[in-house]
Amino acid sequence: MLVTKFSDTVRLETEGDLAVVRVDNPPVNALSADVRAGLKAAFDAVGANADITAIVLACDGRTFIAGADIREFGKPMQGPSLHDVEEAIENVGKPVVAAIHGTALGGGLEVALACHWRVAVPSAKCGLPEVKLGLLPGAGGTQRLPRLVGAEAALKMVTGGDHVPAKKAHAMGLVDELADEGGLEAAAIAFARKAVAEGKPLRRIRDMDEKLAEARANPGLFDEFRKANARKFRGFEAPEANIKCIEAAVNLPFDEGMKFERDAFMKLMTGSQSAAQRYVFFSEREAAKIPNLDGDVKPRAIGKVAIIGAGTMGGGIAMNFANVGIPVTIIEMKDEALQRGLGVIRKNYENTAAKGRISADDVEKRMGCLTGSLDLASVAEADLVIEAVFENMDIKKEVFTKLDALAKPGAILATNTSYLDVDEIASVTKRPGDVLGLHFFSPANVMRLLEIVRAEKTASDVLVTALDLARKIGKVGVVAGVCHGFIGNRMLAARQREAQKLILEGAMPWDVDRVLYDFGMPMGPFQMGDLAGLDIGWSKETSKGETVRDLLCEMDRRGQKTGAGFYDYDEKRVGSPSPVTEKIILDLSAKAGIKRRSISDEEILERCLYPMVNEGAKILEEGKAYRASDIDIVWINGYGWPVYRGGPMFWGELVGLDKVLKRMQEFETTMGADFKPSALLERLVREGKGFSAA
Ligand code: TC6
Repeated sequence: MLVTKFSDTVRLETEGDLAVVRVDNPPVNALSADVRAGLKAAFDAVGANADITAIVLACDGRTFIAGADIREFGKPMQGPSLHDVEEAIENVGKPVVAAIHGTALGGGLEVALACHWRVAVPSAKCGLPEVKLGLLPGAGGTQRLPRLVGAEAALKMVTGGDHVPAKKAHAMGLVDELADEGGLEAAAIAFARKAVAEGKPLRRIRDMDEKLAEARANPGLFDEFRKANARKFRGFEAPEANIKCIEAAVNLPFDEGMKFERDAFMKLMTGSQSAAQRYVFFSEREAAKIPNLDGDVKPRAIGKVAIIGAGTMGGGIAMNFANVGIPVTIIEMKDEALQRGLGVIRKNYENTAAKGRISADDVEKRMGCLTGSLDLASVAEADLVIEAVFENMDIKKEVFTKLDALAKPGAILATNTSYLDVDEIASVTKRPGDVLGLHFFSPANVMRLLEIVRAEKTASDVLVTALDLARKIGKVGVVAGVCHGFIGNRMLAARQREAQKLILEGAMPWDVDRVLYDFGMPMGPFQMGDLAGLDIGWSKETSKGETVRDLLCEMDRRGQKTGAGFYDYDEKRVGSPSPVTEKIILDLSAKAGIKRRSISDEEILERCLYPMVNEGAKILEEGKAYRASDIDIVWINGYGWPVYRGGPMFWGELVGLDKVLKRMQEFETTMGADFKPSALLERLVREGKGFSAA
């Protein structure tokens, strides 16, 4: 075998009349400038070599090409473009077969689509996930894919960005042949040789028209697709741009379609949404890294979990572990509560099965991971104990005192508190190094965020275990320091405070909710309150009747569950502005001597969001978050902050920290200390820097 290197990451292996072009660019064989240059040179060379009759494109390492190198985005392009590479492949004049293992994503799949055929192992996945980065497949993906699989399937792939398993890709026509695991390259070589032997005409996808003709016969397809997905696409620019490109593929000749795609791609690439979404991609990965750990800290093994409390939180938390096959013991004090909790979990699983997302077998398998117990001593076997009891310091301390006596040495003891001081909880044990906060977000089986609260004495390996476990159960773990409400709820409190003030000063709850919904949040603060229940943390005995919430709860308007809260709800739980709430608010304003005024949408937005940015800056300066991007990841995954706005800290920078500071100062002058700017914000503005320099 003759090996020729065409760049640091691409080599050519020739044996007789066969050439294998091989990419080796760990970790994911991304299409860096060096890979593109190597590929172009290698294909030019094999094209010019009359001895070569067939070519296989393969990758070393764990995956086929997983996409363009995202780190190069936004920088000036070096070397040949992906279009140049694809042209070299498509027009090489001899059969090219892509051998796909791992993932063929984005630019990687686009390169595979420029090959004449594709062979994959069953474990491989194909996808065009650009939409998740606020982009579209800008190297011919939107033009070639519909020619191969039809417009409808292409629309789903480019706007969903999901990974399609090889078997499904094969059924769709995206993959031409499935190979045995382990026998990929032999199969791809055999495929290429057969094409030569049979004199098969080279299959250039750009020349195919049959599937497009089907789409042209159904012109309503695109608008139906838009309508069916309007909710999912709300606020995002990329899905619509992707749809338009598929439309262009159907209606324009290939080269014109390519130009249309190129222009649409550049527009997205230079816009703020894609910048935000790319930032989120890297920030999520960054959040898993703990700075300044001493050496290589290994996680502890977690084979069994115990959860104390079978309520909404405890049950939701348990599901996360059962979903990945980790046995869980759920401990309650009373059998009735335990059975109710287990019943709710079963019902949740059955609902998921009814939607076809899991099988009936899966329901039983997952339920089989759960054991109920009425005895706290059952924690003895667990490697991780998560306490999810009532949010009260005395109760939590009592539980942790008992856990300290009952849990085995080395077990991790976690509290699911959302506000309380984890140092104080840890202090009642003789093993504070094993204690930390694991703050799940409701519904705990759905929300991706896990706030991992590092107490003063939490051991490094405990922290590393928590981050590792978060990944295993499909969550994004973010480390927070001990402070009231940690990262997420502490910032939420700043927003809630302003929302409450705004309705007394002149806005109505539905005004505030509308502004935040239009900003891209899934709902506003008052809708959120109604959904969660206004009586969380409220009691009749202690109610002072001084706030709108007190008065609503006293009237038994406790949110959606009672049919009324800030809003009135119909039987389908659709809310409408309530005259009762309006009267309560107007009366309270009058009682407080507030002269109500008209408040602009702009002021609502600034009043709700700038104090959050400011609170985030305080969290950073106090060292309660490692990085500004961690704060953004909390808000995106725990509270539904629109990913295309990159999180509150990213957004604050986009608005301009100087502008945020100026408005905070103006508000402080007219409205007082709630708006006092953080020292960090002042310093960064003075120095003309962003939060990454904090
Ligand atoms: C595109 O192709 C557009 C084309 C149009 C052209 C005109 N670039 O996720 P992991 C890094 S858009 C650079 O932990 P996994 C990642 O940051 C692109 N770096 O691994 C991490 O680095 P760290 C379309 C990348 O096994 C390391 O690799 N493609 C890229 O859980 C390991 O990553 C995508 O959107 C990249 N493209 O998952 C695919 N990808 O170790 C994005 C990864 O320094 N990637 N890195 O932190 C993925 O979805 C996943 O990484 C995966 C592997 C499924 C490939």
